[in-house]
Amino acid sequence: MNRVRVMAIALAIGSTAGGPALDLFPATQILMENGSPYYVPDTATVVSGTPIRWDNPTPTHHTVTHNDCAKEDHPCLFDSGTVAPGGHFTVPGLSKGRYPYHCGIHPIMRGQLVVTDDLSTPSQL
Ligand SMILES: [Cu+2]
Repeated sequence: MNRVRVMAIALAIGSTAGGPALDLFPATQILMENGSPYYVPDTATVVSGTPIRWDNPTPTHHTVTHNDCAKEDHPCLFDSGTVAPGGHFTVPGLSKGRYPYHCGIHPIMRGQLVVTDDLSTPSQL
């Protein structure tokens, strides 16, 4: 698992070399992968209001779709639509809570955002 993660990060750095995109704001970055755990990290803990950015360094199209988008009585808080290879998707920030999400093209791909008010204290969600 660790080796996969290091490779994914190296790949992401390589794909953005020469571009300032990662320096524009202090976003939490999540990488898409074609193998488990698919979203790296698959559970990301972020502070409320912090932008979250998913990068797709794979040769495959993916989406980042809040699970509630499929539920009639719940708000769909984020849905990237198709993210092309080399593309990315950014959510400007979310309020405190847990946000499970998945890939609309590959339902096996599942991740979760845990948004807290303060990273220094364990969340009581
Ligand atoms: Cu996918």
